[in-house]
Amino acid sequence: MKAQVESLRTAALGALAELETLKELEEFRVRYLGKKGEVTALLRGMGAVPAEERPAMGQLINQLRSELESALEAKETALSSLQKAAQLKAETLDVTMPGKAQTTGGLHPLNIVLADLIDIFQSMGFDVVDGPEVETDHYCFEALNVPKDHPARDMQDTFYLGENLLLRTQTSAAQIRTMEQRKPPIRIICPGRVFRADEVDATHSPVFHQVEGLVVDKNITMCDLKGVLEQFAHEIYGPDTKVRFRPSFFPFTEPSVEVDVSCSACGGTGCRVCKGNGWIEILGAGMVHPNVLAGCGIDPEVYSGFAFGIGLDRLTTTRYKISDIRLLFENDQRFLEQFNG
Ligand code: 2NL
Repeated sequence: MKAQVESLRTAALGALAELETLKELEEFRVRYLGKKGEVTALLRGMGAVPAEERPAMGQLINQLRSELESALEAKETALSSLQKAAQLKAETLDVTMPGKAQTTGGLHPLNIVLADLIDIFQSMGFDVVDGPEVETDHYCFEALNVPKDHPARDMQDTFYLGENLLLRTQTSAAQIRTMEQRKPPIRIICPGRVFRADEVDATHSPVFHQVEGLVVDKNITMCDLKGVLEQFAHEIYGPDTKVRFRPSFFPFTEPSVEVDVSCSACGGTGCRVCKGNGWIEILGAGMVHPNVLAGCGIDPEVYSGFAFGIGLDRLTTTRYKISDIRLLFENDQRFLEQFNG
């Protein structure tokens, strides 16, 4: 029995020395010192020891127990401090490292220009209205007096989603909805995304942005159109900018005009930006066609109006000298960052 105690001591102390983790240490405790452990098993085996040897044997086993207990405690202390040291090393914080810079977002250039446009037109009493991007043939073409065989209606130019559903090609659709819902006086602008089945290049994107405007009231004339659009051009391009109105054609306006401003790059003498002619086209406009008013339940004998359509993308690319419209849609942060502040 004595030899048994001795070999258990050697085995246990040997095993203890090998332990590397606190988990293993707990397994060790259970294995040797637990209720069903090997030291307890020795005590149970005392029955077989002759009565006169029992006290000495019992003392020996208890001595082994307390010896193992203190060895285990010492090992526990050693392992915990090792573990702590490893953890501290792994979690070292180098306070001299440079911090991560907090970057703040900014407005997209299109939205910077749009905010200016909204400011200008709101100060002249216009409301901003919104409408769906998926439209019906009626709101996009029919109500705008666009004939059935007009090229704009062609599958090649318009994204159709079905027989009657399409992606709007201009935001006038939202203006028609407003005319159906509100009585004159109406003074609105409709900014938004529009879609055309264009080939992509530096100046064309199948998705682009438009700001359309509409004024309907009694006695609205071409003079109101000229006054509002001249004011707009002067606010955007500066008070010395010259504005000219050229006759044009749209199915939804009569008469129709295109509006040019004197080139801000060369002051009108001719350069690369204005392709040498000194003028830059900025929008199309006209007096709302009587058919359009009548179709919305507004009597063209009583009311008249003017409307205009501004290409927001071109306004933005010319203002910031952006050479390619695609940059507006790629959302490359290196591009967008340049418009902050
Ligand atoms: C352009 C031409 C234009 C309109 C849009 C319009 C809207 C209604 C009634 C009549 Cl509800 N007209 N919009 C009128 C003339 C021109 O846009 O070249 N845009 C870039």
